[in-house]
Amino acid sequence: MQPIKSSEITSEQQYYSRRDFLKSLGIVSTSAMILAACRGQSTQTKVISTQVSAENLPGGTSTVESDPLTSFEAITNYNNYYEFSINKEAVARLAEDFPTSPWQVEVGGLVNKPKTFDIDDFKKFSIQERIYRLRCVEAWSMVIPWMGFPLAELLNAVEPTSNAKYVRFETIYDPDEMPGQRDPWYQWPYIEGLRLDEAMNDLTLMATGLYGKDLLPQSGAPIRLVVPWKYGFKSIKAIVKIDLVEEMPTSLWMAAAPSEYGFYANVNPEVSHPRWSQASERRIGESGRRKTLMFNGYGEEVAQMYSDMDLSVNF
Ligand SMILES: Nc1nc2c(c(=O)[nH]1)N[C@H]1C(S)=C(S)[C@@H](COP(=O)(O)O)O[C@H]1N2
Ligand SMILES: [Mo]
Repeated sequence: MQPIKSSEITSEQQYYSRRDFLKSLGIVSTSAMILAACRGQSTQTKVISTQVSAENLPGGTSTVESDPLTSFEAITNYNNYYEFSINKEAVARLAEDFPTSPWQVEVGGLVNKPKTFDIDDFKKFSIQERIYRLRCVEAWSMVIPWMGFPLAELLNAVEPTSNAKYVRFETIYDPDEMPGQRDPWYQWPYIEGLRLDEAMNDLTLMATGLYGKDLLPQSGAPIRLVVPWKYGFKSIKAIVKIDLVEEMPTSLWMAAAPSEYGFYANVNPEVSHPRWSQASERRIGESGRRKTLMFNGYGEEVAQMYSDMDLSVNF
């Protein structure tokens, strides 16, 4: 197996110069426009500035200038994906030949219109770019330019019933292709969950690409969740099943280590992991550490969902 050839990837330089070009044309949602242009259809474009949510944050540290994008190279070669390896640098190579097509996502449970989606069905949703910080519970972080669509669009399409309270996500179970799933230490497949209001929040993204290209296997191809105000483990990869449910789902990490990983897992610099502080983080590609921000800097968009919750005990 070969490492990814640099000729096959979008360099940051190409990415930025394409963005500048499109910006000069007044186009912001880059890849959606390109995709639409290729297919000769029009698409709605939407200006996304979620990276800069933060003039009022302590320290005001969240601007594009102070939060540069992590390189494509780092995003795709430093991965947490236990289905392949617990060694972050080994995932890309081990996942290289993972088959991501054909692929279906079955959406059901407490909904009026259950539906099994093919990957192409998702192109009908408003694919847009979202630049988000990703903060792993292990105290490192990246800034990633995702392509995707709001989970809310998918949920609205299946019409949750009034007794639906949570959304449960399931990764593919394929131990022949995913050597890590032969490790009996974990209860496979990987499971995650959100409360319905969290799932409907506009920040919650179903990602299908990054840096304007389809996701590579190591990043969770062909489709993964991105929940930027929560620790990275909530952002489940390679999703094949989504169920609307009444009871709080038990995630793989809650089952594996309930005293260390909770359901909410909101980024919170004031609540330490039992084995390390969460007050600061290592930004991949930088030396030194950054202060971790409450809700990873997205409090303006999400804090009201937790107004009646004691955040020092709800981990
Ligand atoms: N199915 C699955 N999803 C997963 C994981 C995993 O091991 N398996 N790891 C999680 C963790 S701990 C993090 S930090 C992010 C990492 O995403 P990245 O490798 O794209 O940066 O994916 C999350 N999603
Ligand atoms: Mo993580």
